[in-house]
Amino acid sequence: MTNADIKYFPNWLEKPLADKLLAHLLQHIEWQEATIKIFGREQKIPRLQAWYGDEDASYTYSGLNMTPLPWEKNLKVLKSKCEAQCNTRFNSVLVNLYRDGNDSMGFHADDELELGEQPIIASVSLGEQRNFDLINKSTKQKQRIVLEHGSLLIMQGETQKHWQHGINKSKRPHDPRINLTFRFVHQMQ
Ligand SMILES: O=C(O)CCC(=O)C(=O)O
Repeated sequence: MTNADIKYFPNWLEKPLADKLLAHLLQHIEWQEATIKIFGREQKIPRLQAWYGDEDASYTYSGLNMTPLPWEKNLKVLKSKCEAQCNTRFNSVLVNLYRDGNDSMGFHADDELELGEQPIIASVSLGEQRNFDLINKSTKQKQRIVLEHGSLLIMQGETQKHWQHGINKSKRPHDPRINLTFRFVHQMQ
């Protein structure tokens, strides 16, 4: 049994556009090397990241409080394309840069209250392909999707409630990869 609340679209962006976006975003995103506290010790997260969005779309993620940078024009274009595909509205995007195979994302669910009950998350991948692994929280069933250059993955419905996802480190040499997850963050106060 696989997770029916996930949809994958390879070649969602035509290759010339995906190539151009990758080169542009590598240069123009305000990449930050964030640190989180694990067992009381500050540690750098194993990737670079940035948070862009509407002024009021602040977000707390793994204990990191993120204030959005104003929309960069290419991010806005991608946002509109994701909105049309998903038939929903997004107000923010988390942009991650995996510099090489040593960069990773630990298993987690995007189940913060700010994202609402059944969040729709549109995840665009550019650059080196990486394995996106899912594990069911109760049955421990596993699922793997290879996220290719120019692809779109949509997570919706019960995905965050029942599954965790992550990107493991890889020993193979890897070129950089950018992943963009468009989200709608609700105001909590
Ligand atoms: O890089 C990816 O494909 C996963 C990103 C992710 O898990 C997240 O932004 O929550």
